[in-house]
Amino acid sequence: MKISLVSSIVVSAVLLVSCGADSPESAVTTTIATVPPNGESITIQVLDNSYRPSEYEIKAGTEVVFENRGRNDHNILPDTITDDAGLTTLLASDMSPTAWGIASTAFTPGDSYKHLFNVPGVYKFYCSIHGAPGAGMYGTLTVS
Ligand SMILES: [Cu+2]
Repeated sequence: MKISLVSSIVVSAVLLVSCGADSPESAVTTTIATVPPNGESITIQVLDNSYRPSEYEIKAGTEVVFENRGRNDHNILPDTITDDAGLTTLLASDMSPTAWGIASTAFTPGDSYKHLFNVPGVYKFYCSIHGAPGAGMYGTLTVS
């Protein structure tokens, strides 16, 4: 239920951009109901080769910090993205708060990446170097 809601929001945002609307970013902002930051922050360790914890339930408005504590490069891709290039394209075209993730080139050992999850939904993610959606190195954030 929540997955389809988030997906439809992203799709409409992409359509607005591709239609050449005058101000796609403001259109996206008014489309998605966001929650203000709640001051909470959690950390997910990125190890070789897993996310710890791999499942986390948080309240909307929580900041999530991913820390690469491993010895290898990793990435964090939404399940809808197939590789680093796809993520880079997504982030360049979609400024909505549900567009998130980090490419491996920017997430080497010692790096951290943070994102404010301010739209409720289920966010499934994985590392394309060491996994696939739902297999190997993957995780799920449930934002309510
Ligand atoms: Cu990895």
